[in-house]
Amino acid sequence: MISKQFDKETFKESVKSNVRSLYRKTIDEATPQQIFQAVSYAVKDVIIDNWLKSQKQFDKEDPKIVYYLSMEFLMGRALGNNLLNLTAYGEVKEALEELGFDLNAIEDEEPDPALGNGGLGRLAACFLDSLATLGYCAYGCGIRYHYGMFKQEIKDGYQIEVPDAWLKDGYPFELRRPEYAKEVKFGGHVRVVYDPSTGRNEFVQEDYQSVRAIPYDLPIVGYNNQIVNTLRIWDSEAINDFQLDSFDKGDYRKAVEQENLARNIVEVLYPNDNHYAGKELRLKQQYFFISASIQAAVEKFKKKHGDIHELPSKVTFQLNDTHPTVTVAELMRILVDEEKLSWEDAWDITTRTCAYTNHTIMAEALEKWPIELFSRLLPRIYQIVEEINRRFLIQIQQMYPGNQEKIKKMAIIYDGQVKMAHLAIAGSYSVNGVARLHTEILKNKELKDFYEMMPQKFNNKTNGITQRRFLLHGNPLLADWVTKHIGRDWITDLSQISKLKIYADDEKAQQEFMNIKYQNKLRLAKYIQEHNGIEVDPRSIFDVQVKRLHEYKRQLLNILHVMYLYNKMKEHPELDFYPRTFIFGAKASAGYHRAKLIIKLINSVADVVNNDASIKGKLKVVFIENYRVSNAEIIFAAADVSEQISTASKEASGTGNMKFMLNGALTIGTMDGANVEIVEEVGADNAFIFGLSSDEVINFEQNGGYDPNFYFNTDPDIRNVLMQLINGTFSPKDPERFRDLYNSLLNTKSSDKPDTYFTLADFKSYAKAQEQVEAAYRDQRGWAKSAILNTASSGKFSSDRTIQEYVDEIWHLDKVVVED
Ligand code: CR1
Repeated sequence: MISKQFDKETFKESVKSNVRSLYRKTIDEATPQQIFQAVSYAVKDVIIDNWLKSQKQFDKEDPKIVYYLSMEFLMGRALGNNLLNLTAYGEVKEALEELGFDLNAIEDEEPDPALGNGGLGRLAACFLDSLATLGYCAYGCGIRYHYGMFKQEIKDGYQIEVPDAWLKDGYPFELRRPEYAKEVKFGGHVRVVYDPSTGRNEFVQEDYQSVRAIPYDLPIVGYNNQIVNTLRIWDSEAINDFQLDSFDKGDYRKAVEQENLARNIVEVLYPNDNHYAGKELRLKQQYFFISASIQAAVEKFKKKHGDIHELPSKVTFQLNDTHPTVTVAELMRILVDEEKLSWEDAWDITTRTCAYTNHTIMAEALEKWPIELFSRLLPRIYQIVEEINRRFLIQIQQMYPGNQEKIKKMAIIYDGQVKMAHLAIAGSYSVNGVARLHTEILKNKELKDFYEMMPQKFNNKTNGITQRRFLLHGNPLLADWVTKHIGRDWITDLSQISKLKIYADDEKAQQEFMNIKYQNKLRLAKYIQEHNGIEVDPRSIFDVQVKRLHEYKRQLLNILHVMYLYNKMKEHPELDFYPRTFIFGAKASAGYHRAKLIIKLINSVADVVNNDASIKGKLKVVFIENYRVSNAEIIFAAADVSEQISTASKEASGTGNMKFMLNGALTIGTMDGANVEIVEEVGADNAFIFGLSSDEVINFEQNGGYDPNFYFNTDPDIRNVLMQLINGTFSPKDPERFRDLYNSLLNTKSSDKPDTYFTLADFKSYAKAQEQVEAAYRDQRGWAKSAILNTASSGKFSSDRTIQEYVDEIWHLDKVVVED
């Protein structure tokens, strides 16, 4: 298909000439990294043609645009994905072979642009892929962090964070666009000037510091449709050269400060997942990229449209969690201060242009900025938030006269803090959760007051993932098999994959499916051997938990269960255990000590278990270093069992769960997040569900009554495992090492709350579900059937479906077709 635009010989020439002009080398002399660069520039050349064409078509049709505003875009490598979406992968692979190169090896030279932490950032990346593929005009707006997510090394079982200088060799797919630079102002104070000619007060920010925001554009290639959208990430530069006015000239101190500000602002991504740290620099990052993005969007709108009142019909700003919420106030600032609209007009436009997605109910993730910090850093924005709050409180009082509780719970500014979620809800026309259960919890509990006051804003959009990266690219063997059976349509319409259901009982299909899984397990085993030096048995059950490390995700429950299994094996060597390999991958936030201790525990258990000859290799534990998008693709493809074991109600959706399902893994999980919908699609017979329900958890939270000591005192297996945390079984040199984990589960100190993740309450039902996993796996045909049904039932979880729902119910975008 691509062959229209793509000619093998021209491509080869282009690679050679890139090597020559970039490095003054021939392709025989170039390093693998240089070959990667040269190939990528050749691919970018092809992309640029489509990028220009798309831009032209957008200009012509003037479709409504969504700006997806996000602090994080976890893109993963671009080269392979771009080639696939250009449908040129096969041809380029051949062309490179003819030049003597292996495309896979070249792909491995690409740094993994890790401008995100976990699910939230990866979701943004999947959404961009789907938007381009479905033919909608969309911009991702974010930050060009010089250091993205840290590289994780494991030393002596501990996580070490190593900075990841992803830009050090230059990133071939980005395009610097200095002509679109914007100035962003911080600090100073606001002078109010009455303008008699208009009768209005003007608000002038003075004595501020500013930086220049420079956009870098990355192409987002749609699948086989010639559409190329843009991910625009902002870098910052000092503005000193032209900014200092006569008053400031010679103010050396200020010049240096501005230079530092510019340098610091985009330096590094905060490595927190589901956790708010309240750092001043983080608020600077937020306002920095939002101010630049909103200025640029309004400017672009005005180029085509005379009347700013039309903004809501042409633009939506989608806020990816509360991180970009200053959008509401920044848009108000532009409309009131610069466009000179009345407050009422501006508010009407703003609240028809902004929409907010909530991604978590974890209390520690809620963004609340101290007034002192917020108003010092963003004085004009703070004034606007105050006015939004004042008017919002009046509205609350009109609805609930005399109800002070409502004010206390719903105010945007309260108790010395600016509450970003409240601002986001007040300023948006849509508020959505990311899975059905999550949205219900928002409506009935977390955001109940807001839901009662404005029910029309609330809606659900269950997350999804792109099958193009997580099946077509990550699992080529299975992708080919699927295509052989049902044709290629699943690539852009995953609902088609249900056509595989008729093969679930077919013995030949089952064998082929399991054989592909086996090949993928071999590939992962090789990766593990090369990266961890551990030999794993590809015939064992690959039981995988990969995701950020967080107590609510309960990696601890998983490893405690491994300890329990190990104890059982040692006690009953006569019992017949099916060989199992427990695979973990997880980064812990750098300051999250307990999470890091859990990593150490996993590695300590691995050391003991993997080296105990008496269990005859039937149990292996592997911690994969530096889990990230690129190795995730290999891991999902190889998994038999998908661990989705969060405390019910805590995981808003999860998206890894969907990637496993797509690749034919069976879920062991709690009824949490999107697991609920996964089980609904595939049927409870093809998953292993255990544990407290979200209602039971919420009930414990509200009414108390959870007593971990009960389990400790009455269940010898549990007691034994817990005692092993403090008796040196897995840490002979320092038996006290895991005391904190022991305490966290039992809260022996009376002042502590009992374990808020209810680990021991779920332990036994988890162990039982794991027994069912083992029994089910022994029936190879039965397992194959379930595995096929998982893949075949994953249609709903395409981000194409999610995006179409956002378009139909929130964004109302126009579809664009780019002709040849
Ligand atoms: C949630 O924890 C969800 C992703 C994407 C995360 C996860 O369950 O799948 O968002 N939330 O919606 C998050 O990072 C800051 O919140």
